[in-house]
Amino acid sequence: MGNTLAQKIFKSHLGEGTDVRPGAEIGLIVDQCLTQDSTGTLAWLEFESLGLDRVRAETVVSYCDHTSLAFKGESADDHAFLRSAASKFGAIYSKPGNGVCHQVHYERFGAPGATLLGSDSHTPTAGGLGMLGIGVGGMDVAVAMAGGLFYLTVPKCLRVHLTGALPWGVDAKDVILELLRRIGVKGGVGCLIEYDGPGVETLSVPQRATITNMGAETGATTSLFPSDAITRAFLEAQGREKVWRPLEADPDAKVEEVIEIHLSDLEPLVAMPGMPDNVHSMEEVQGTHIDQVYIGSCTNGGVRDLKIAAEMLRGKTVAPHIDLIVSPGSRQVQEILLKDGSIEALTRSGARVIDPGCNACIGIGFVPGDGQLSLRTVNRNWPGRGGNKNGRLALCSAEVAAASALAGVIADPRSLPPVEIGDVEYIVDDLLLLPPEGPETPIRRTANIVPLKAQTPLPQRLSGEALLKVGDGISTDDILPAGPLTQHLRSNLPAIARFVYHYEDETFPERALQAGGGFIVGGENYGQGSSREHAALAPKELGITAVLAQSFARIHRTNLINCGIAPLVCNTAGIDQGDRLKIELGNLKGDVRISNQTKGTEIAVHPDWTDREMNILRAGGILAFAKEEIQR
Ligand code: MIC
Ligand code: SF4
Repeated sequence: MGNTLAQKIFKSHLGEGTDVRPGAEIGLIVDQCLTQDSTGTLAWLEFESLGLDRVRAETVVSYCDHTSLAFKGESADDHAFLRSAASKFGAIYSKPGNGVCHQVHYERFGAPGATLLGSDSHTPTAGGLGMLGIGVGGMDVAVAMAGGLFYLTVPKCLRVHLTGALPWGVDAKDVILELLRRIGVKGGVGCLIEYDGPGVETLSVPQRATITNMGAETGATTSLFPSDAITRAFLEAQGREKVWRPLEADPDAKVEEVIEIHLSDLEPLVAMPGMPDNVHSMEEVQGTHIDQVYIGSCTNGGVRDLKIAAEMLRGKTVAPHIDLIVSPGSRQVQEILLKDGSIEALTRSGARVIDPGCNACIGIGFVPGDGQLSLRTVNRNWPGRGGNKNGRLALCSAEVAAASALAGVIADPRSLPPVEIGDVEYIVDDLLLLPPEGPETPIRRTANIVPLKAQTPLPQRLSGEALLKVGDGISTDDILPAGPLTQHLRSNLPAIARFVYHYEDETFPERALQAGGGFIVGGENYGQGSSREHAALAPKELGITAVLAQSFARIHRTNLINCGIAPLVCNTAGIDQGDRLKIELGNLKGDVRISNQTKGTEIAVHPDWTDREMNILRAGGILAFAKEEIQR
């Protein structure tokens, strides 16, 4: 039996385990790690707590992209801390303004066949190059930076077979929106997605990266494209042809599911506000009034996206009521667009071209007003995601964004004449990538960078109130909103904890603190979305010891375990907010008993924790566990 793309990479990176069939647990050797400034401060504090003098992973890059504009002094403090930590511990520091981590990483560091662990959920973007990228919480990255293995249960393989070629006005974004339309935001849970078929060679690496990036929105662990002649040409253009190697799945590899997408049949799609899978055809949404258009992010901030938008807007002007913002994904993209006149075309059309970075994608600037609809090329559109609970976000390709900016309403790019962007001349300039200076570098800390508390073992018996009951599909943005409220507090857990469930129930943090902790009760796919471990650590700070849900999203489930909160999958229908619960953890060896003292009922739970996860929970979290291992 042959191997899938992922199985080939797994096999060449096995630190523990031998079986790479779905369901097996393996320990993977991690070649590269990335952190960013929102999750990185904790990740680096966590690394520091492990007591090593330098990183052991081959390549580690610390990016500043989410708060690159340093809209508050605390973010500038975070950057100074991150720069000094990278320098001391042997990592490369990507300065603010150099671009979004995922874009810069595949341009300057990614390698086909290698493994990448990143403290950001869109780390699978690297799959566009044939690199296995997995998004995780900061603690898993800290352990991998320390040379530890990354443990995962081998996901099932969902193969997407691509045929045909994209017609004018339809882009890679529409491929992933089409997949989301078909399988939804839970459709990829427990899977990794591999692309194959003759359609693959019609897509450039940046287009493939758009697709692998937003595969995260299906809940998939990662997405992978083969590494072929197109990958090679891209790496050559980046001056990095040496890292190229071919990678393709064996023809007889076993996959669990196959989905066929005929690229020529696709049409421009839009995910309307709410969830990334609220996907609609042009026919359904064209003519909808919009207030703002944002082109950029790690999904569609690449050269092709911005150049195509520039060509569509060249010599025209955006509708008078539209605020059009363009943010290149990286400084490389910015320099190419500066050189070839695209930025001039964009600016003359009325666009505001801003610094490379995450910016509006995470609600830093350009926050839509109450009821306003912002059409964006980003990947997430939950309520509140743009920085205002009442602002509305819709997701689309750069082509749809540009056509709509001109029309002032959602518009079909196919109604405009096709534009050509020609060959791209890549500019390599690593000026904003700083190499480490060495162990003598002093770490820069300020009061907002709050030291971590030591992890202590989880008690055997937990008791308290179900402090909050929430519905299905709760995202980490619901648990701990990103954006202007909190972005500067990412290194200060006591302060950021005050914003837990801010939009859902503002009284929650105070109630939890007053009660001395308790439990959260959720529905399906609890914790979907980002890798933000703050969504676990901040509730922990408030005394939460267990979360009960119908099902959990992968990264959040692991983050809960890593910080010593027990995630319990159970039927939560019989538990109401306010019920008093007693949870017997049974020495974290297997069965767990939940007594609802208010209702007089009992629920027996057989947790889905692996032996290793039980050991982590028993130690009180992965840092305590890893420290014991390192000392041993
Ligand atoms: C996101 O897109 O949600 C973020 C912001 O990049 C997060 C990371 C974070 O919360 O800092 C992610 O995707 O993991
Ligand atoms: Fe940044 Fe947005 Fe990408 Fe997250 S999804 S890394 S906030 S650009």
